Amino acid sequence: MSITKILVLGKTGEGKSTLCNYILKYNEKKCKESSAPGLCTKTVDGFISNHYKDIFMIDTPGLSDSSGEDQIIVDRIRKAIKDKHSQGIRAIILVSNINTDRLSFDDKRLLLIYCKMFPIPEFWYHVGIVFSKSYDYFPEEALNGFKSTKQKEFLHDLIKTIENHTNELNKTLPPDRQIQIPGVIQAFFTDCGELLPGFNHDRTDKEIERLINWARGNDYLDFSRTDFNTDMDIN
Ligand SMILES: Nc1nc2c(ncn2[C@@H]2O[C@H](COP(=O)(O)OP(=O)(O)OP(=O)(O)O)[C@@H](O)[C@H]2O)c(=O)[nH]1
Ligand SMILES: [Mg+2]
Repeated sequence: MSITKILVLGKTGEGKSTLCNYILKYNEKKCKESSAPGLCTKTVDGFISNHYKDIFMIDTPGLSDSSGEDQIIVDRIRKAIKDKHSQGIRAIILVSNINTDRLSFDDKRLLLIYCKMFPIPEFWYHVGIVFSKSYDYFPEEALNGFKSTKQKEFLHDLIKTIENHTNELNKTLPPDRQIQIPGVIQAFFTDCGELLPGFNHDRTDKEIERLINWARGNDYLDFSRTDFNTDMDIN
């Protein structure tokens, strides 16, 4: 059985560790979660799922405008990938809270960082978005409304933003290393929080199955290549 590694990235507090724990399905939580302000996860940690035996989740510290630690975190994530996960990553998940309306200035800043962090031509074809906190108690119609707004506005803006960033980067890259941007980015809507009385995680479980099947179907990204191995300044 080939292992599918999923790298989870995003802003602090959006639900990266909670998503990892949900997929890992151990009795005790492997990844620390917290609702307290400030960065919770400090290190890059990977675990094989106790349920999906071929799925390996890589949780990362969140980026944050206000922490002043983004460069350290970016270096830490890149080092962990180079040292431990240069082979085996099939999917990258960006976690974003569904309850924030638009792509913020900080989201755009983060997308630029990811573009610089991963100057790999096919990188963005391996990226999906998890809209966390798509609460179980949202009625179906409300969730459908969210989904359509996210597709029409958020994901549209996100692709445009990556396009703008990569157009700049591509000017500095030779033809065979030009970054490619997909027309569509996969989106998944999950509530991985504690179950409230009277609700179930059926909707989330279907989305997680879809996410995992999508990840399994991807090729491996090769992070041992030289274009990933140069130092990177986020500014
Ligand atoms: N109900 C619900 N709560 C969530 C969900 N995702 C995250 N949370 C809550 O949001 C808070 C932050 O979640 P974390 O998983 O620690 O966030 P993180 O992205 O790992 O944060 P950092 O480690 O600081 O980068 C915790 O209190 C979680 O319980 C979700 O899908 N549903
Ligand atoms: Mg975390």
